[in-house]
Amino acid sequence: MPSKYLITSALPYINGVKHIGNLIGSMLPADVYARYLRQEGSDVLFICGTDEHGAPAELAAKEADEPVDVYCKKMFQVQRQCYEDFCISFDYFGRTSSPSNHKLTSEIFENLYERGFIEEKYISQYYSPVDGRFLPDRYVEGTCPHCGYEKARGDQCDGCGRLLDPEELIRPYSVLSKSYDITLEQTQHYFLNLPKLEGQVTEWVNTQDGWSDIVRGVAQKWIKDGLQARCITRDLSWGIELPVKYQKQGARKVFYVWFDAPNGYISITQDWATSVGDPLKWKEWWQPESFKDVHCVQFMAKDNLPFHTVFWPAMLIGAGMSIKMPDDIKGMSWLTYEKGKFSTSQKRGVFLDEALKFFPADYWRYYLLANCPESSDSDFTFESFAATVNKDLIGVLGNFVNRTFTVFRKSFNSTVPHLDGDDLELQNRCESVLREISDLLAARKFRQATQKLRALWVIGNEYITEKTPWVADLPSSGPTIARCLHLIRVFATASAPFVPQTAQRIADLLNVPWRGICKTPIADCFAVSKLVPGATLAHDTDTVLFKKIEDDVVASLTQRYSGKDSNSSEYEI
Ligand code: B3M
Ligand code: ZN
Repeated sequence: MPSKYLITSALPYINGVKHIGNLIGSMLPADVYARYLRQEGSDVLFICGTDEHGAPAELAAKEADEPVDVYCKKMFQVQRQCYEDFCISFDYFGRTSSPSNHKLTSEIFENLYERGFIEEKYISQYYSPVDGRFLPDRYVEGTCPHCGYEKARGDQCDGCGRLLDPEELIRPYSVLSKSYDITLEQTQHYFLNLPKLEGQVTEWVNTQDGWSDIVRGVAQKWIKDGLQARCITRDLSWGIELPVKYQKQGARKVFYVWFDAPNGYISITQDWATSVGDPLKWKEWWQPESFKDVHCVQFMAKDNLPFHTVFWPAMLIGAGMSIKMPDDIKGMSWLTYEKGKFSTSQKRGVFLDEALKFFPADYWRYYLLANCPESSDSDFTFESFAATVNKDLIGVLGNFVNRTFTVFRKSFNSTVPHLDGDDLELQNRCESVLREISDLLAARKFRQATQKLRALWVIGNEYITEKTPWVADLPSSGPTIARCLHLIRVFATASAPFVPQTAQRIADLLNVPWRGICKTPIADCFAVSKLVPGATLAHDTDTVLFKKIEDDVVASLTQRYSGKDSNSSEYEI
């Protein structure tokens, strides 16, 4: 059993505020897993950060009419705040543009070069005299030769989905200046010689016993299709520059964004180590004494799987720097919005900087986890969101807590009554579900774990309904209320990884220190959660944990985020 868990979530591109689909696509499941492991007593390091190079950064900065570095610094802070507001408990949220990643990426490149895994080739690329630069794939658009879509990109057509080479485009033009005066010219680039690494990569892929069939399938398909040498440099002004001795005459070369971004997991860990005052501490996680001491699990959306199962491992294997390889990958499917795609430009879907203006983080966290797109896509609608919040959070957990506290305050003046022995039937029911929740979280099955969490809450409601402490004579209702308070603490402990703000509120209501919740293993928590008889709890704090979502709000928000003319929404922030 490893003693340390290194958890990473795919590094979100710097451009724009992310949406709830991005949240459930990697960060939120990773957060639940990290919280669970910390609660079990494991030593956890949870790493993420912004992916700041490549076309997304440059084009977004241009649109914002800001220098790229200024834009990236601003958006890094905006994104970091969003994840903090959603209680994503990163140990460090860093940047791929940090000096540590420049250094590490150059070292990895030089090791690959010295060990013979880098090739130099000439490729034809469009040059734009108007822009005074070469145009990488995503800087060229034109008409697709297959379907006639007029805004097909140099690497892919959004009209028919086909992968393209820029020279296939009809009437190509520069995305930057819209100039059609562009010509194909030869430019020299470096390639990662994946074919030469195929044997070692295949051997490594075949030893990944923990991978799911989906993850393994992606890797094996890429290998079966035959690994091709991959261009790892670009003629861009923004990115990690190649070491001088590898620069070629003419355009300034930077590394292809996917050649630097995954190294960010390590370089951000280096930045974390520096931030805690021990610059070499990163080695405990990426170059441990024994690789088995650390278990590294990576969370990401499924389209990131190829780079994480073949491309980056090939880089690490080829560089030969004794860096620990990740042990497991959780690849998520998609969250769709009203059966379609999220779209920043069309304001279609809910983005993180607005979501919390309407509902607290736990409403979103619970709904997204209950509908986690693990083995298949899930769809978001405000109607289903409201139904789940009203039925589960309000109707089950909130209802039980409120009913308990109403009797507790009215009949027992907020003083914890004495128990009359143990209710073993109740204990067995709860402990059986608690073990299931713990096992499902250990197995990273979030949707099922959330369903079991709800089932645990139902036990409380069924218990209080059966015992009716509000009508029975006082002697029998005392032990009932004592047990309900005990259950509420158990529920807070089990809920902590999923809805941490709610768990914290319950801890405050019970006057239990947060460590007494978030550091108590879920499977064993029943036996250690009894409240002390005679203890007096706060009498005036609000015990209504959640607010019902009304139909008019559902209608208004559905309209607001439909991506159509959304000005008519009267539900103002
Ligand atoms: N930024 C793709 C994405 O945001 C990319 C992930 C990098 S993880 C090293 O979906
Ligand atoms: Zn097309």
